Amino acid sequence: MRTQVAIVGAGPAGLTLSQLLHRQGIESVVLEARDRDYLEHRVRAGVLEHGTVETLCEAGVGDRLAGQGMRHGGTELRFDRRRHRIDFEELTGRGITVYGQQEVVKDLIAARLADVRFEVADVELRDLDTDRPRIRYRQHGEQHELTADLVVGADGFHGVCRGYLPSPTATERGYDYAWLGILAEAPPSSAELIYARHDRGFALHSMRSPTVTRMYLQVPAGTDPADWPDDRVWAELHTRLATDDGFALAEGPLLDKGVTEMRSVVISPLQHGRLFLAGDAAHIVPPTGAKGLNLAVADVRLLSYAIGEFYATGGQDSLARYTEDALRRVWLATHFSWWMTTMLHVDPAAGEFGHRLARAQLDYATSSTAMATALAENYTGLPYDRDWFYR
Ligand code: RFL
Ligand code: PHB
Repeated sequence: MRTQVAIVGAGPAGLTLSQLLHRQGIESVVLEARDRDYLEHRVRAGVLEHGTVETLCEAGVGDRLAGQGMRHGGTELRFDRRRHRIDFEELTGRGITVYGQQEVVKDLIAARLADVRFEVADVELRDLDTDRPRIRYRQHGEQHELTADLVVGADGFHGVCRGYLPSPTATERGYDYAWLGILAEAPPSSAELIYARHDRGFALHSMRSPTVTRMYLQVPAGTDPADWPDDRVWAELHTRLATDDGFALAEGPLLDKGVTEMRSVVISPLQHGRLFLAGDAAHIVPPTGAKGLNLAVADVRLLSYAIGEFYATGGQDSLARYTEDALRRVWLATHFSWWMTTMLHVDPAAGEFGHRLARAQLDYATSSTAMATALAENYTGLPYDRDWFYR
């Protein structure tokens, strides 16, 4: 079997790339370990930057997103039992859209169905330093080989493609805390997201629809969700989200509960011969800045232009610049995610000094228009314009 671009992983990165290439008349095949149903029901991200929405709409997969996505013009920072709104629209002229990652994936799978191979196993990359790289894999017990011009590793943080870089560096930091995430059948208790810092730890109120609320609680790293029966989850959410003006949190049956560990990792370089890494395969951030999925889309935007140039002119300049161009944005998002994370979480190891610094950041972000604008600009998404990044 032969294609132009072989993509490993049908997450947001791999599927969006396949769709962006398709719109340029470039063929791709996407190899995915899981089945379609699993991908369409995996509960993960929810916040789409302004530019992510534009990219998906321009790629022709924005119909349901435009109809069902919830547009938010701001967000709330909550601490000391008080609410402080950061007005994204006023500060940057842009907003964000709340639309579940699994809905994005559903829309993309519907568009790319003919080119996705589900339930593949034992993916092995070959001849990456030639102009005819190959992928060997098994599907439903049968061995296959796919030859391509280019291979993109979009197989997430636990994927295999990264292992084919001969000598990558991984720059990382871990956190001693994690997020317990829940999905509740309850109407959201706020029109916008609430990021709350409380002495007992961070809490986040988000949503998926007018009838489904998504919330997170800071818990120690290594927490077993079984230690958090529903009553304990609700009691803690009520405590951490309480305000002096009587915030009321609507409850409902829990539909999902899980723990996400927090880590920041950036791999470099992102290219080896004809292999390119994108999305979580190349970098992960803690979820507090809502940047993971958005970075995955930004990576494949860059790749789709570079691959378009490669087929239009044979030129490889943009492909050769991919690591540098992508990592510029990745490091800015890594900084923003670290900043939001340390400002909003309680880190016992950071002691009183760390606590005071975090509080000072919150005071500054809610008092200074300059700092609030920086938060809003990062949260709604930095420009894609290459000139902006190299000013
Ligand atoms: P994915 O989504 O992990 O997709 C990779 C795909 O590759 C497949 N795969 C393989 N296929 C073939 N062969 C192999 N050997 C393979 N190994 C793996 C996997 O099955 C999978 O389908 O990576 P991608 O596409 O790079 O997308 C990244 C995003 O999924 C991720 O960054 C976000 O979910 C992170 N994230 C958030 N990002 C945001 O932008 N906004 C948010 O609000 C946000 N909230 C979150 C999050 C992630 C969370 N969790 C659970 C990690 C909230 C949470 C709780
Ligand atoms: C979500 O809705 O799942 C969500 C929102 C904001 C974040 C992380 C996750 O920072």
